Amino acid sequence: MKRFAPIAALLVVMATSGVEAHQGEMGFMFQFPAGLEPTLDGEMDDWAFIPEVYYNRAESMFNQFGAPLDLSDFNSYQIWGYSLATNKAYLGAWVSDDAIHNTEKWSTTTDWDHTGGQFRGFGDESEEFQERWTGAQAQRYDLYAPTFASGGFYTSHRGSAEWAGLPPHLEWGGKYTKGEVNSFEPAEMQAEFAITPWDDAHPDGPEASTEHIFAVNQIIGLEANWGDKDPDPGAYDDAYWSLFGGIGASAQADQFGDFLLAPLEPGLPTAVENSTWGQVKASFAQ
Ligand SMILES: [Ca+2]
Ligand SMILES: [Ca+2]
Ligand SMILES: [Ca+2]
Ligand SMILES: [Ca+2]
Repeated sequence: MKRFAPIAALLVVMATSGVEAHQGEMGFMFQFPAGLEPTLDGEMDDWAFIPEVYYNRAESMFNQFGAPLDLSDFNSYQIWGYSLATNKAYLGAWVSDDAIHNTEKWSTTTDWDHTGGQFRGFGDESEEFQERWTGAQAQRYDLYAPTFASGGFYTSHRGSAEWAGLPPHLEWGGKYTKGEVNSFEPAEMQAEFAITPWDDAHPDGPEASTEHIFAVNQIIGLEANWGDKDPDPGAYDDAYWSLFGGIGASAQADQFGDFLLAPLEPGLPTAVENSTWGQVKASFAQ
């Protein structure tokens, strides 16, 4: 079979995908004012002033398998945000689960330049192609933190550019507020993540890569999923809760949903200098 050169093949993938292929209703990424980006310490007080419209709650998630919605079985919220000052994406999340263990996590997939198209699962391509392009034009992250995964990490990028899943390009803070990791007992946890966005995450490292630059009113592609694998830690055949219901989103960016990068909310401070969170919150309370 005649093979395309890698870049030509990728361009074909991009050209045959479209914005209209994305899933579900548009969500909104909150814009953190410069200086008010969250501190990744596992405390969620620096998310508390974000309006409800930015909360993505378990009630609106989609399960492609059998389990019906039961908030005593799995409950969560996610808030996605960004900052023009830091050019980072931020995810704040809370999870309540009646049986927690260390194969359960957020799987999130990102297509910041909204090309759609395949980005993993290139099994029919050459090893060279797979090494260059797996996870390059869109990314799949596994976010276990604050759980230490059975695989031996808190966060990872499931692509050739493994460095993209590690500090300083993916950082987190989090904690269990109830229960214990891998107990198979009820637990609650909260976590916050900062992610550097990439249009091309190159296996050779950040210097060989293309960082995505956020701008107000951009539309980006995103999916986030939680496999609540209570009955069988080895299988997803009970519940795989998805933000947009994008079946196949682990390899196809057309299956992501759309998020709008929102303008600054009115009433928030636009610049904070030499200020602690206590002082900022006190100013809101007046
Ligand atoms: Ca915090
Ligand atoms: Ca559960
Ligand atoms: Ca892309
Ligand atoms: Ca569970």
